[in-house]
Amino acid sequence: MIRPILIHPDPRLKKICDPVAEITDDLRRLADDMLATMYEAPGIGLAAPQVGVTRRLIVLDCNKEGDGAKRPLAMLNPQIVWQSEDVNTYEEGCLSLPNVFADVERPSEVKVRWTGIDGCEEEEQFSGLWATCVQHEIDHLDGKLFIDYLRPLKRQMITRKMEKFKRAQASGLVVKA
Ligand code: K2U
Ligand code: ZN
Repeated sequence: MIRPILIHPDPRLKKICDPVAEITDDLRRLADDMLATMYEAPGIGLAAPQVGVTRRLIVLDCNKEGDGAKRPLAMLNPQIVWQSEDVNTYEEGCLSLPNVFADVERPSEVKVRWTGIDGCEEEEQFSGLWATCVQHEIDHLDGKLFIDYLRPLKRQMITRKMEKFKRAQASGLVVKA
């Protein structure tokens, strides 16, 4: 089922998430719900804290619709075990910060180790949009948002704008973005 996505500022988006100890039916349902929520948004990644669950689970599918087959990935306890020296800058967005975009510089390639929803240990090297996205999602598990890479003044301006957006949404003045 589609789950509501938390909007910044929200304390649950700043928490360090707990490792997943056991793969249960609930966890499998959460992963399915997160993938459905991500595709519906639409987005190319989603982290569990964004749907209010502070556990170390992310989903992503950076294959552009149309040209590549869908490649839904669910990662439990993902860890970056290697990152390239060279960096890429990408104009990032975030489903928890609607209509906010900013350039973020990150290593252009990363090697990630994780446990799949089937319980198997996986390790893969990502580049391009996959590398940007998996780093963005793993940041979420450590309570880090892409705006945390911006200058404090710019970050404060964005947070004030989001607070206004949430107040307007709460009073029903704004249709959900
Ligand atoms: O964490 C999220 O909110 C999901 C982001 C993932 C993302 C952010 C920046 C760069 C790459 C991935 C959403 O998918 S934002 C929507 C989006 C869609 C296509 C390309 C970039 C961002
Ligand atoms: Zn995000």
